Amino acid sequence: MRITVLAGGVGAARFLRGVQAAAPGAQITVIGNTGDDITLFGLRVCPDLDTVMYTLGGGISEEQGWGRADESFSIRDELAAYGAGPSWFTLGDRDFATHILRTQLLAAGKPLSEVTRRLCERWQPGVELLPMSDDKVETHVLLDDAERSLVHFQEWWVRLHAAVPALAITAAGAQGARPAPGVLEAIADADFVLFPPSNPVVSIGTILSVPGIRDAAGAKTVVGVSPIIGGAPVRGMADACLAAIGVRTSAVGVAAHYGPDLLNGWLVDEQDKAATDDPALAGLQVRALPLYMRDLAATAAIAQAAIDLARELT
Ligand code: FO1
Repeated sequence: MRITVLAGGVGAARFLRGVQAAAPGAQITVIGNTGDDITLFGLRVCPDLDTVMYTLGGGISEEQGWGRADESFSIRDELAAYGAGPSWFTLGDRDFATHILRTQLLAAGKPLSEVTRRLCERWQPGVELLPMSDDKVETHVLLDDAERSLVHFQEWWVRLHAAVPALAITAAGAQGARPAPGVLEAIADADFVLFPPSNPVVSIGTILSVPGIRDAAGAKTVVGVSPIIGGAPVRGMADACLAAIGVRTSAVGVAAHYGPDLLNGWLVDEQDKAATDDPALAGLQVRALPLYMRDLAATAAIAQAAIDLARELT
C-alpha cells in the first residue's frame, strides 16, 4: 500500500507515528511544508521537515514536539552574550548541527530535496521525506498593527505568539515554485493521500499553494483529520490563522475550506459528530471518532480509521 501524506509540524509527525503503526508494511511518502523555513545566523532552518525527521527518527524533544531531545544551549547563550539576535527562536546545540550541515550542502549547490535525503540517512524515519519544493517559499504575515508590519511567520508565531491579529498570510515565492522532484509522482502513484491534523492554513495550505500540488491531490482520494476539536485547535494557534483567512474555527469550517473537489473523507472528533450530516459538507464522507492523539494506540486507531475510509472511498 502506498500512502502519501502532506505534513506540517508536530501534529503531522505524531500522526505519522500512528500511520506507521497501523500500516507497518506501507510505503509512506511525506511531502513536508517548507513555508516555515527561516534563515538564522546565516543557517537555513527547516522546522517542519526537521520535526518529521526527528520524531520518526527518535531524536525529537517529546515535550516540545520540535527540536532535539537531551539538548544543551551553549551556542545560543554565547550568541546572546555577543548580543547577536534573534533570541526569540531557541536553537539547541544538537539542532545547530543539522542546520550547519544543511546550510553547507545547500551552499554546495545541492537542492533541498537532496539535502533532506542526506540528513534522513542518519535518522532513518521509515518514510520518504520530500520538501514540497526545492525553491524558496516563505510564509509571511501582514500584521494588524499601527505600522502594518510584514513579518516572517516564525516571528508572528514564536515571538508574538500570534497575539497580534493577522490581516493576511501569504506564501511568498509559492507562485514561482515548482514541486520538488518526486512530489507529483508520489501523489499520483499513491493509493490515497492523507491530510494529518496539521495547520490547514500555514502547513497544508502552504503545500497546496505550490502550483500543481493541489490539482494532483484533487485527482486522488484524499482523507483528512480535523485539527479542530470542539471549536478549538488541539495544539498550536490554527484559530489565529483561520481567522486571518475568514474561515470558522470548526471541524466543519476547515473541511469546507479544503472543499469537496479536494477532500473526499473527513475525520472529526465525537464532540463534532454533528458534522457527519452538516449540509456544508455534502459530498464528503464524514466519520466521528475519538480524535485526541493521547498515545500511540489512540493515534494508530485514528490512522487506521483514515486508511479504512480512504480505501472505502477509492
Ligand atoms: N517554536 C516555539 O514556539 N519556540 C521556539 O523557540 C522554537 C524554536 C524552534 C527551533 C527549531 C525548530 O525546528 C522549531 C522550533 N519551533 C519553536 C517550532 C516552530 O516554530 C514550528 O515552525 C512551529 O511549531 C510550526 O510548525
